[in-house]
Amino acid sequence: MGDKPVVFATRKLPEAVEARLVRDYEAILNPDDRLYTADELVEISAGADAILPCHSEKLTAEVIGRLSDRVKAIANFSVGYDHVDTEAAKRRGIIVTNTPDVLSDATAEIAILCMLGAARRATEGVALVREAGWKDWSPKFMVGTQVTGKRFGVIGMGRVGQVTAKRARGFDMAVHYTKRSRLDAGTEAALGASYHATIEELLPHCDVLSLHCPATPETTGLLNAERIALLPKGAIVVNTARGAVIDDEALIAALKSGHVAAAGLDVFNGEPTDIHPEYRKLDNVFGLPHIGSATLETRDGMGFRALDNLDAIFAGKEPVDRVA
Ligand code: 8YV
Repeated sequence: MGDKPVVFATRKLPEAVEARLVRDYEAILNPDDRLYTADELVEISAGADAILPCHSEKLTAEVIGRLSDRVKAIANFSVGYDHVDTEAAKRRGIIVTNTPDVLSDATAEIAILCMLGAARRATEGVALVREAGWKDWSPKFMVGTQVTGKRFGVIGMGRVGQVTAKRARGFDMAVHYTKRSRLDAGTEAALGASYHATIEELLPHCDVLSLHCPATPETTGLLNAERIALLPKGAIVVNTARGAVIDDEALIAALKSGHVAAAGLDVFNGEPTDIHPEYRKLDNVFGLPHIGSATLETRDGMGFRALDNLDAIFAGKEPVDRVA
């Protein structure tokens, strides 16, 4: 070992990212891309100055409490960092960073795919073609919801929310949003967006509701039965943020009653193996396996951004994307 800092990458990263990691650091890689247990994460990171984890590694207070004093930084390969207990990291003096911006375009693409897939009944359509169940055509066959010119509502108008809203404008949709701090007038005007001070005030204006807020204790179960009831009948719900922001029982009841016409979901509570079983059965659920950022250029961008943050930390500078 030389005098380069040791970085433990918990998952197999894109080639270009691993090449830079190996060039600039002593790297502990995971060539088989095995999902490590908490004990393994603690054990392997004992020889590391920094961890470069994905959202698949749950760095709870308990795990962080057991990390070696050697670990100085957790440089996430993700924008969301709900998998890291940041308070526990702060107590241990561990710097935490994320990877904003670089995944906004890719995630917005998936949000639009979720909107269209839900609105135009893609789950049923794909099944009909793939399972040779497509026998006939009639004027009422596979009639879905048209989104062009309708209202596109956003909860959490951050980076991804704004890009998604811009894309929705391509369908002549009127953008409505709520956000903890209102956008400046210029950004609001550029998006043609109408601001609503509360979620309750926003919901009646959403023919499509797209969720873009982070998962925090305050947003857990944010889309609950009371709020779903405020959506117009036949609304479409899109979630590319985190499963935790939806109360599954409430959304499933609304999907069954038809109050919510369809949902396009890229993220789920209990993903990947323990998602609510009804989501697998309902025809009006268009589901994807958490692939918002899954393009090569975006995954490269996320890895480079995580490495930029580590470079700053080990040069004694403040990393751009410090979250704790
Ligand atoms: C990733 C994401 O797939 O960045 C996030 O928060 O949810 C996705 O881009 C994942 O988190 C990678 O670790």
